Amino acid sequence: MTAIEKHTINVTAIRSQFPILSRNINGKPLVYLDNGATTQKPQRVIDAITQYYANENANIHRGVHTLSQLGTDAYEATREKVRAFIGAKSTHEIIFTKGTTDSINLVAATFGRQNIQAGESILISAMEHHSNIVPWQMLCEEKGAKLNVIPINDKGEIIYSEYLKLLETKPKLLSVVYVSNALGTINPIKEMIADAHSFGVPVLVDGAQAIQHLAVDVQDLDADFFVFSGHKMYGPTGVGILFGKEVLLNAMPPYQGGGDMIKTVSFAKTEYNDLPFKFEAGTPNIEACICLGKAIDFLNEIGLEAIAEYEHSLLTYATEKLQNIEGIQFVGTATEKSSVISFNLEGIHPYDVGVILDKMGIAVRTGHHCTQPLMAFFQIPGTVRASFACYNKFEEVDKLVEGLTKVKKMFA
Ligand code: C6P
Repeated sequence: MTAIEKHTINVTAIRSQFPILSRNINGKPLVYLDNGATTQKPQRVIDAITQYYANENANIHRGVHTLSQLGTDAYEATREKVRAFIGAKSTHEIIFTKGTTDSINLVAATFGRQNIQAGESILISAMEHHSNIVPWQMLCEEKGAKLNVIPINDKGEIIYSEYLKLLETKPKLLSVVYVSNALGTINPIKEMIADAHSFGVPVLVDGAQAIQHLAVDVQDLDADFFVFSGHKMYGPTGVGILFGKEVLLNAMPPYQGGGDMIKTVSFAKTEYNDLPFKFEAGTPNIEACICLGKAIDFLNEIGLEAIAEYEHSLLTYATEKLQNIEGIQFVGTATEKSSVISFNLEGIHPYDVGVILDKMGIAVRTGHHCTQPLMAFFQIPGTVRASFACYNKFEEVDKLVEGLTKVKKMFA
């Protein structure tokens, strides 16, 4: 049975939920292969935004009037949906943030400032996104601490023996990506967490590229912190999640001060609110938080196992087809990979490839993918990246291959 015949999900039915997928770009049907940057949104998410402003708009946690209570209920119902989606113990452990970047900065500014002192270290990996590098660098600068980096091999996999050696130096935190946005590598996160814990090291998992592709259970993983963005999982921009174990969140000071994160305020003293509100100062992005719940409904209806299986067959198919293009150089060839293919065409700048593909209606990302140290490791300025979602078709892979063949001819 071929990869095309084997898949179990109804891609036509899924695609019909995404209005943008039937539009043309530069006179050609859109082939959207930039899902690592952001996914498209199903109609139910788009409708929920309009519905919220047309019928339910009010501030939450503040009013006794009906609209405010409706909004509060919907907001808190989404928190429960997120809790169930990632298998957290309690809604106290689910903090709404602006996104992955905001979540990591929150942990750095609170847990980090509280627990990391001069001369101590934080451990990350060589394949991190800038948002899992820079906040830790800023903290290290402030504290006089050190940032250590787990090296990777030429396939783009963590060198596990080196990781274990670095754990022996007893870092105060391991902050590591689950799925690399630039390479697609799936790190052995459960094993990494277990090993970190055996050295008493807490772990933050950057799940920005995992949450939409793999079933996540934070209790099974035993993650201390797990962060992700709504917009990469078919939800709106401007909302993300910080999961943290309750015991850790309780011990952390608040991030920002303001409304909602307090119990009482006097000029002499402020008493902070309980979890999760302690970390949610000010009016949040209410409609985005509520609409994230609709995106979770969408994912639950298809099922993460079915999505993972289908996307894996897309990845296998695309890898087989692309490797027939002469002069293609794959960047990131890990044994365990998510549905991301990064590559370069010999002698052609990735930017040129991206611009020409766009003329054919094909959207890919080009450049360093906010992973400059990783690009430096591979000694390249960047790559062309095709990243797939559950609505992509095998025919779209064929169009990418045709497009790249044309690019090659133009540069021949
Ligand atoms: N990666 C990409 O095209 P925000 O911007 O906060 O939603 O997500 C940041 C982030 C953090 N970690 C990983 C692994 C990510 O992939 C991203 C976002 C996008 O690859 C935009 S650079």
